[in-house]
Amino acid sequence: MSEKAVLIVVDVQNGFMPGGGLPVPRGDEVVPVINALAQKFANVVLTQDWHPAGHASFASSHAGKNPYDLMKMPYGDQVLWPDHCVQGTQDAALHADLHIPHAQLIIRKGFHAGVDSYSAFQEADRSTSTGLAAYLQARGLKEVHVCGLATDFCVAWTALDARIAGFEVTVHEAACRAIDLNGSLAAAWVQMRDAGIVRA
Ligand code: VGL
Ligand code: ZN
Repeated sequence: MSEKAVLIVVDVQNGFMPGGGLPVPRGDEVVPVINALAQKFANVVLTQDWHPAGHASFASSHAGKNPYDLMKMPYGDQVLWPDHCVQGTQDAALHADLHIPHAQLIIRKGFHAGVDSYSAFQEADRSTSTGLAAYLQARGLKEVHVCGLATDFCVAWTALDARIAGFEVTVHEAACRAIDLNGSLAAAWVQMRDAGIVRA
């Protein structure tokens, strides 16, 4: 890959593996695929979903709500999730077999108690930046490649926001797995295609 390319490895954490807090079906299958893919990149950024206990995206934080219910938040509709990736827990740790020692930055997201952040670039209020676009720009990186979990949530939102920030974007499908709630996977691919994102 070009020196101007960066691979963003999204949320390859225990919490999204079978047996984790928010299991993504066959999420563990991406680990060896991503280890091999990352070898082709001089530049790699990892992300970690990193919620305080009692986070607003957890169904358990709202009386009478169940996981996968939809709730109106001040910033828009929010899917409510089972508790997952609480800061400092094993659920939030990166998968033990993820082996990318040359990764240069870990972006943690979703740490504001009242706002979710699927995207590695912008929180769900669509105005709070994580700082990632400025970091990539400062390093002269122009081409963003995305892989990880989950295709239809954190991968898709990260890819779409990378386009909005002006990067060329490719999503590596074989290195992703989806949650697929009510057609969310097909919808995400349509949105990504319409945004000019390459599906590799
Ligand atoms: C994710 C739902 C909630 C993801 C994170 O990594 O796709 N999905 N938090
Ligand atoms: Zn989360």
